[in-house]
Amino acid sequence: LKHYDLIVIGFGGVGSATLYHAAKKGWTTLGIDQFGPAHNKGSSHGQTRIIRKAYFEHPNYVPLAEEAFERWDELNKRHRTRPETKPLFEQAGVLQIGRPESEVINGVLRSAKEHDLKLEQFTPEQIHHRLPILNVQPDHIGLFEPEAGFLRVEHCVAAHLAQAKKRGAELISDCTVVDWNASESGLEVRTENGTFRADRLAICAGAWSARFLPGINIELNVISKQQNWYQIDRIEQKYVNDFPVVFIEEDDGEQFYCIPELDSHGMKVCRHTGGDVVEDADGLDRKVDQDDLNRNEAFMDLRLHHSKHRLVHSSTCMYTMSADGHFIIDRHPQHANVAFATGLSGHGFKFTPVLGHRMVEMLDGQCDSQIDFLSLDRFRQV
Ligand code: PYC
Repeated sequence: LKHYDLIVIGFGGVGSATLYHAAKKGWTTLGIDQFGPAHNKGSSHGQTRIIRKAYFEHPNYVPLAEEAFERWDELNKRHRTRPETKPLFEQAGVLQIGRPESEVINGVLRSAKEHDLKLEQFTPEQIHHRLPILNVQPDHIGLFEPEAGFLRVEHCVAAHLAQAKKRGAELISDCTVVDWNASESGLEVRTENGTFRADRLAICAGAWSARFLPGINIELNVISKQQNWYQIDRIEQKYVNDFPVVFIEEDDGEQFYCIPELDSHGMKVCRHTGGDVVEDADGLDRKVDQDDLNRNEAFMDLRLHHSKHRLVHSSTCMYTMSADGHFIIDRHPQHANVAFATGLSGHGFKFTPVLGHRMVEMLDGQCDSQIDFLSLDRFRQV
């Protein structure tokens, strides 16, 4: 029976990147996924994901975000060998709006100051002049990050997998992992289609992570999130092609984001806050959540001036929330040859090439103080 250097459970965002970095290093790798490449059942689907550097969630993410931009660019160069292939990244710019003391604006300013990032600051009038459709509250400000934008999420996952396969990675789709165990002779991963063996294991199972981390006491709460696309009648063609990503924090703390229309699919408008608890990711209810949709559309009525919008498509995905909203990436406390990344908490996709790279480094015995703030240690009681 073949013995791999590494088995990866789950090949969505982090798993696909882990496979790529391991295969690039020359390791023999096997990826196992209960669905398949770039599927729409987990947390890495829905056409687009935001990528930005002036990170309101914490300044410690900024160096990782800078590295992520470089890693996506490197992947894009390998992936986009023909001009007709769509780029993985679109530099649309990201405009964040809210009261100066809001979580988003305060956090963006803090990260920009600590890391000397260039931002443009706009008044509501200046925003209105540039984007007449946006109705900005008089006491809000806008911070524009011109180098930021969005990623084509499924293309990113597929590109990591294609580049991993090119370097020998094997992928098994539609295969449910039952459990794994570590023994003297290595690791065994038991699936419904047989048992596989390896020296190392990477658990990248997204909303299903807890199932593969028994005995580790981490709090993870999966919530469902609705992604929506709208045709908007007042967006003139010139704005369709020149619309940034917009992220708004309302005074009640609710956060919404709009991602420009791509491939005639409509503008993506979603509520980042809220979401229903998912008890069992296998049983996720994928029907449109009317309450969430109503809040989303009330936001659009308020913030997208005098425009009519028509819902053209919705898709449900999941956020796996850690207790503090920050990712968890670490080695297994009892098994140094097992690593995991989980709790991406709804803002992790942009970092997946960095997380994949660090998973492989950890499994190769290396340490990196840049990601210490994301380790399990922060939950340990002193
Ligand atoms: O990470 O920028 C982000 C994001 C916004 C909404 C979902 N993720």
